[in-house]
Amino acid sequence: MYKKIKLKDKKIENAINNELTRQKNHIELIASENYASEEVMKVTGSILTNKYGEGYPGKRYYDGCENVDKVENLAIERLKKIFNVKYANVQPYSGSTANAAAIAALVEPNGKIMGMSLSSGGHLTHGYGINFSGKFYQSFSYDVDERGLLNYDNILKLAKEIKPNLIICGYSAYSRTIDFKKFRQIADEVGAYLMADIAHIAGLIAAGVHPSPVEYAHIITSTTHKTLRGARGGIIMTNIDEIANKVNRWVFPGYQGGPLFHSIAGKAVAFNETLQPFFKEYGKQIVINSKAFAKEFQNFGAEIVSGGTDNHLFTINVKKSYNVTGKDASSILQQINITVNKNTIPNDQESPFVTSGVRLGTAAMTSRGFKEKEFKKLALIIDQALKNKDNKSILKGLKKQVLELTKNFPIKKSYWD
Ligand code: DSN
Repeated sequence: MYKKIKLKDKKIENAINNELTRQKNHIELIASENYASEEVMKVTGSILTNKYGEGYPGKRYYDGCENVDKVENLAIERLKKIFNVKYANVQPYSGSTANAAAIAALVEPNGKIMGMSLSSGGHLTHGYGINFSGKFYQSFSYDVDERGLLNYDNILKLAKEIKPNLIICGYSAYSRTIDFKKFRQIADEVGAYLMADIAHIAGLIAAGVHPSPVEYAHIITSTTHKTLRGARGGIIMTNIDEIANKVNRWVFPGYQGGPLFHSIAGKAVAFNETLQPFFKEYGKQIVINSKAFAKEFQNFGAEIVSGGTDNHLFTINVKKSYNVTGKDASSILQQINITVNKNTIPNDQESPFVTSGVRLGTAAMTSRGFKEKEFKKLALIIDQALKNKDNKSILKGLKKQVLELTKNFPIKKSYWD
């Protein structure tokens, strides 16, 4: 809930209440974060946390599952309706376990997978060396081209050399539209499966402001708490019967034990919100805001990776634009109550812990009611902070402006009104 809590455990009470203050008084620009509604949080903190129920609705290894079966079935039906798919699994604990189960359903251990590199905007679970995906599979990566864009000819060329069993598309820091049809053509040409990880853009697809991979991908995975604005967790979808069975078996008993019913209920309530007309408006506004935000930085002379954005996020090359590393830029902005994350840029010379970029996303502040006007104002605040990083009095003035914005745009408890 977006109000202070009281607990016997004072240490946890303090940490949560301080986090509430932080969330209220900071402008949240981490592209993977959002504000779940109070109803989503209410069910996530409910008695459903007490129940075990390995298996699937109607076929459990425990008794007393008649109510949680209803919850899980509702989550499944709502998710199928949002994305127009035949099969959905709502049990993955996170996007990472969803990806683990999805990859296992399509590729034998030590098979070949091909995803985008981390520095180009990919995800750990798409084949990064120290992740399960880089350890249990032979992993190969493609990059964006010198313009910062997906280059389908280059990807096809690499796929022909590697002959992967699986190609993964869908990213953590790619600001342009993904052509899923082209990816499927590439996959078909080399005899690979196609997996679309839509964790970042799921809400935009649901709102109809990004094309859907449903017609093209053999498997779709996602998280539920980014642009989808729900309870934290993962999901897997497919239209193919044989793959659906494998997915179910790889989620349970393959990678997971008992489903987290409180979390599944949170997903179900959020999916119902996604199905309401207001969600379409929300998705549209996220993208309008993102484009206006990025353009304003460009007006100030900053360099955006790929030259702009079509979705909810973009990465600024802060090293080139402001002569600071991503790590330093992020900590300067933290001083004035703006939260971003440092992010590698294509061919980054800095380590992933330092980086040359910061990634900015508009989903969370759009939930708080920001429109283009506020995002343009925010771009000016960030630009001024990075240009005057050592001037304490300027930073103090900028922080005052941030606090004014957070006060005027409080976190909403519900999105129904
Ligand atoms: N950690 C998420 C992100 O920030 O994009 C991806 O899992």
